[in-house]
Amino acid sequence: MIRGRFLTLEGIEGAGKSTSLEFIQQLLRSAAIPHLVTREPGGTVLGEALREIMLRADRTNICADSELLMMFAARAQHLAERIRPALDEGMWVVCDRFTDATYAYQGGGRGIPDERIGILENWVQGALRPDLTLLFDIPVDQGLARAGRRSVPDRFEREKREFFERVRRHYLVAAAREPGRIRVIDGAHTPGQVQDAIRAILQEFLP
Ligand code: Z5A
Repeated sequence: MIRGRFLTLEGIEGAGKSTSLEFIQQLLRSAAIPHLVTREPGGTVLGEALREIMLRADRTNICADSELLMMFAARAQHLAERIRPALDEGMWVVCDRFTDATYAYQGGGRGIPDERIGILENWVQGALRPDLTLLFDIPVDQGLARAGRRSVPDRFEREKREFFERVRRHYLVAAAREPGRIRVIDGAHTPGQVQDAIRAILQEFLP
């Protein structure tokens, strides 16, 4: 059995990940590729419970290290229960956020050194890394305006603008370091232009 491919979507709030996820599913369905769509933090009962703890706006006393460890606890469970079994069965896995988000938010946003995150990444994931990451990039003001239009802000969305500037910068530095895996899509473009960009990139990956 050929291992499935592992795709992840990244970007700051409001960049268009969730919107694009539906389009990617359509592309995979029309190419008859069996796939699993999931998200982080979440994807399992434990992961969703940890997500609820981490996103609740009134949980203001979670320290950065606890947040980091909860992200990786959720990820370990997600990998064991859903991601690895699906890949081993030959399914493609499309995940809304993964470890690049940890580097961007807990690293760039909260200031935890990359080296420390790397230790947990190697521990929890072994050699597993996404085959392709679509990074939806958008200016912070525009992303926050889109996200703000939608719902009551969660614990992350309550952060200051500078936090998201650091997150965005961290993502872009990662993309510059790994241009083969992390492909940047301009999330400020129209939905049609964003879909064209996704289709063009995925065509290189589709069998
Ligand atoms: N987090 C972390 O800190 N560390 C980690 O390791 C991981 C996660 C894995 C939850 O993520 C939080 O977890 C997240 C980081 C942290 N921080 N926050 N908040 P999430 O992915 O569930 O939540 P999110 O980033 O807030 O998702 P989002 O705001 O839904 O963003 P999005 O999915 O990129 O946006 P969207 O829902 O597709 O679009 C937002 C709105 O814009 C919507 O009304 C769309 O209709 C509209 N939109 C989308 N595209 C367009 C275009 N092209 N033009 C015009 N309007 C558009």
